[in-house]
Amino acid sequence: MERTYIMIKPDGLERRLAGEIIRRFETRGLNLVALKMLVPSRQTAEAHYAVHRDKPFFADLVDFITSGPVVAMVWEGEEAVKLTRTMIGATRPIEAAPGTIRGDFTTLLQANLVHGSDSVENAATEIALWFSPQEILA
Ligand code: IDP
Ligand code: MG
Repeated sequence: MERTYIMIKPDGLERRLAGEIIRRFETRGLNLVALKMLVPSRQTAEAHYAVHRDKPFFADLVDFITSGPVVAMVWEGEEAVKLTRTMIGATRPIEAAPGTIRGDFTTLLQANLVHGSDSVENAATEIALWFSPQEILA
């Protein structure tokens, strides 16, 4: 059993796609073990995207992710990290396959609706950044 950190970004809420996104993970068979809605602080957003600190799009990305409420979640299941990445789709819009969340609902690179951890190790770091242990119900 693996856990992964999934976040519906501000564009996902603005576009009223939160239910659709959650439904996809639920019906696929993953277990939701933590969920909350919040407007991320700059500090949390910068820590979350620390790996991109030196990229030209970093400041824009932090502005975007702190621009409104997000839905922060922890999902659990067999190979949950890989499975949810597959369901979310590729970062580059033209590579996001139809049937994936990004491939079905966006053509944008930054406003791509949802974040998913890209490794088991990063998932643990991200879960610890966004949630206290008591907030995880499993
Ligand atoms: P991921 O979300 O598919 O893991 P990452 O490469 O980790 O993609 O990038 C994090 C987020 O930063 C992306 O989801 C997207 O919102 C944004 N992003 C990535 N590359 C660019 C870029 O070249 N320009 C603007 N935003 C970008
Ligand atoms: Mg990433």
